[in-house]
Amino acid sequence: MLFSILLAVFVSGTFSQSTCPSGWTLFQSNCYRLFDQKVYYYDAMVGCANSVTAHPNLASIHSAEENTFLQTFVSAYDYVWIGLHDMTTEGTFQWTDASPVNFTNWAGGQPDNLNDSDCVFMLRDGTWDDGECERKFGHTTPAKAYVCKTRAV
Ligand SMILES: *[C@@H]1O[C@H](CO)[C@@H](O)[C@H](O)[C@H]1NC(C)=O
Ligand SMILES: *[C@@H]1O[C@H](CO)[C@@H](O)[C@H](O)[C@H]1NC(C)=O
Ligand SMILES: [Ca+2]
Ligand SMILES: [Ca+2]
Repeated sequence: MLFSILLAVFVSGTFSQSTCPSGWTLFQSNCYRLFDQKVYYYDAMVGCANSVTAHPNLASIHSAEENTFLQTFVSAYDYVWIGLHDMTTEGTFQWTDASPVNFTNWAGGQPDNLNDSDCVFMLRDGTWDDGECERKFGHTTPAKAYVCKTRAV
């Protein structure tokens, strides 16, 4: 029994293919971290890239399971930036990590491009909305917490 436990610890420690940087949370084969400082979208992108040497991106989402995981993971906040945007071409959304857009979970009536919104955030219920990427004169600040993602190694 003791030997089995020791062996299991040895094997998982030696051959694990699912290691995350300290402070990051593993889900399937990726690592996630929530940053609670509220910032504009560009600063969220930079914040992810500068967080660890792997240069993570804002989180991309490719399945309902991953979306549900993230909804719970970021549930301390009403609005959290994710990696989707249509800054390059209006109406054509892309992930900052260049992965394919093969899953979406828009809130009802979204994306609406209100006031030329190009940056996407997750709501508390796990649905997505496009919002202004940075503050425009006379508007309320769109600064939000953000969630980053990097592959486990
Ligand atoms: C979407 O693309 C990602 C990244 O290439 C891939 O891992 C995932 O399996 C794809 N999901 C679907 C539903 O096609
Ligand atoms: C949209 O623009 C209008 C007019 O400038 C402004 O009053 C309103 O607050 C903006 N909406 C949001 C969600 O920022
Ligand atoms: Ca837009
Ligand atoms: Ca919107």
